[in-house]
Amino acid sequence: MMKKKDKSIYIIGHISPDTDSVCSAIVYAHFLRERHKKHVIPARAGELNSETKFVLKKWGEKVPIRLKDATGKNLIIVDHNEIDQSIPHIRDANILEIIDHHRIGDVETIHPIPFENEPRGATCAIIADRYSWFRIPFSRKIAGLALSAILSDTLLLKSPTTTPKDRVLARKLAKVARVNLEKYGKELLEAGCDLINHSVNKVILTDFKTYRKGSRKIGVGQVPVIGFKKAMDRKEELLKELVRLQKRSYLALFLMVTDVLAGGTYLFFSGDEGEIKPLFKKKIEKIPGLDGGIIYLPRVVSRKKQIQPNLLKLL
Ligand SMILES: [Mn+2]
Repeated sequence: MMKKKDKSIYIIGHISPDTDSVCSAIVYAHFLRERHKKHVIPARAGELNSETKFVLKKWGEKVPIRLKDATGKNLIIVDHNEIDQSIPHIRDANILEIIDHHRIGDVETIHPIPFENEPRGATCAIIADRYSWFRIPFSRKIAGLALSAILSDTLLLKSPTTTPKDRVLARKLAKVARVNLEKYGKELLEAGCDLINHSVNKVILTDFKTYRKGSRKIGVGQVPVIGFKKAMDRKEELLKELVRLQKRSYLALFLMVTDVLAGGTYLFFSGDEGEIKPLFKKKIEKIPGLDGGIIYLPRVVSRKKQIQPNLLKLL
C-alpha cells in the first residue's frame, strides 16, 4: 500500500523553543484557520521551558505536537531563519513561508515564498498585526498568548528590541485578555526563573543559540533570573561546564545570566580571552584553576541586540 503524503502544514519555531516561538506557531495557525486554510498544525521544536508551560496552562491551550525531523514536511517557519536553529533536515522540507524578527540567516528555498522579517519585539507581534489588517478579532485566549510572547521576548517591554508599535499592541492585547500588563508580565517572567535551579548543563542549553560560519561555531545560552544570588552561588560549577562544552566543539561559548526585572547580565564565557576581552572592554572576573571568565554588563538584557552583534565578530 502506498503511504499517503502528509498534506499538513506545520508551523514551527526554533529549537530550544521559547514562549515567542511556541505562541507564534499557535497564534499563526489560528489566524490561517480563520483565513480558511486547512491542515495547519502548530508544532514545537523541543521541550517546553517552564515559562511557556505556565503560559499554555494559564490560557488553556494544549501543548503543540513535537516535530523531530523536517524531511518531506510542509513548513511555515516562525521566529528564526537559520539552519542551525531549525529542526534537523530543514533542507529537505518544503518551506512555504517565514515570519521572523531576527537577522537574516541561511535558510534557503527552491521557490519564492512570502518572507516577512521586521525588527520587532517578538515574532508574535508581527503575526498579531495581521489580525488587525484582516479585521479578525482576537479571542481572549489568542490575545493572552500573543501578549505572553511579546512580554516574554521583550522582558516586559524593557528590552531595547521593543518598538513603539509593540507597546501599543501589548496594551491592546492586555485589555482583550483582561489582565494587568505589569502584574501578568511579572508572573510570567517569574515562572521562567526556576531554570537556574536545574543542572548546569540544562541551565546553559535550555535557551541556546548557535551561530556558524563555515566550520567556525559559537554558542550563546541565556538564563533568566530575578536577583543574581543563586547564579553566583553556582558560578564555579556553571563556568566549569561551559568550558567543558566549549572545548568539545565551539570556538567560543557564552552564557548570559540576565536579571529580567532589574536589568543587567553576568556574561560567562569560555574561549580565546584575547579575542573576547576587546569586544566588551570590561573587567573580567576569573575563577582560580578555571579557564574562561565572567564579565558584568550593566543594563544588558537582549542577546539579539546587545550581545550577538559583538559575538558574531568572532566568526
Ligand atoms: Mn522571538
